[in-house]
Amino acid sequence: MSQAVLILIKPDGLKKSLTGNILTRLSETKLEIVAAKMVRVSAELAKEHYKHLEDKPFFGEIIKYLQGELHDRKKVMALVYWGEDAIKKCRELAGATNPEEADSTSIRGSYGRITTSGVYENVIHVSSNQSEAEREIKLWFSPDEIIVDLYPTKDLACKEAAKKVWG
Ligand code: IDP
Ligand code: MG
Repeated sequence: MSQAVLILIKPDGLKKSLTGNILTRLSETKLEIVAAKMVRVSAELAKEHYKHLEDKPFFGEIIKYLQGELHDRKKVMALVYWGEDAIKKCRELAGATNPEEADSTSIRGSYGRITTSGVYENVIHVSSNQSEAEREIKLWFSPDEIIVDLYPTKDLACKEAAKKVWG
């Protein structure tokens, strides 16, 4: 079944110059990239993204981590991959959440680490199931940033709003 999955290259992946390696590894899946952008992550976005973990003792640290505060890299690269079994294929390539338990040839096994304060710095996020993928993709992207129609949209009539255009 064709499906979409949200991938984030987290701030440690960017700081370690792993973008090329990670995209090369992901290209093994033969999935299609249907959206990609760099994002400066607000606290609100990070908290909404990880809301299923808000009761965990490490919640505060992973919010800082996703915002780039642990790596002096205040950005992530967000991508949507689309194709047959996209979630399973990407999660297999990513490896287990704990980089020390991840297969050593997986992305997290190759490049992840556990910090002295106990955060799993695992360089990449991959949606865990189809409903999470839909929730996350809608959180990170607007419909016109994705080159295929993934989910139903609606037209909103709005008066001309102030917006930045090229000078
Ligand atoms: P996933 O990224 O493999 O889907 P989640 O349980 O959704 O795993 O956790 C989100 C992120 O929070 C992980 O990628 C990792 O960076 C961090 N994390 C998860 N569990 C722990 C933990 O037990 N200790 C420290 N960090 C964790
Ligand atoms: Mg998860």
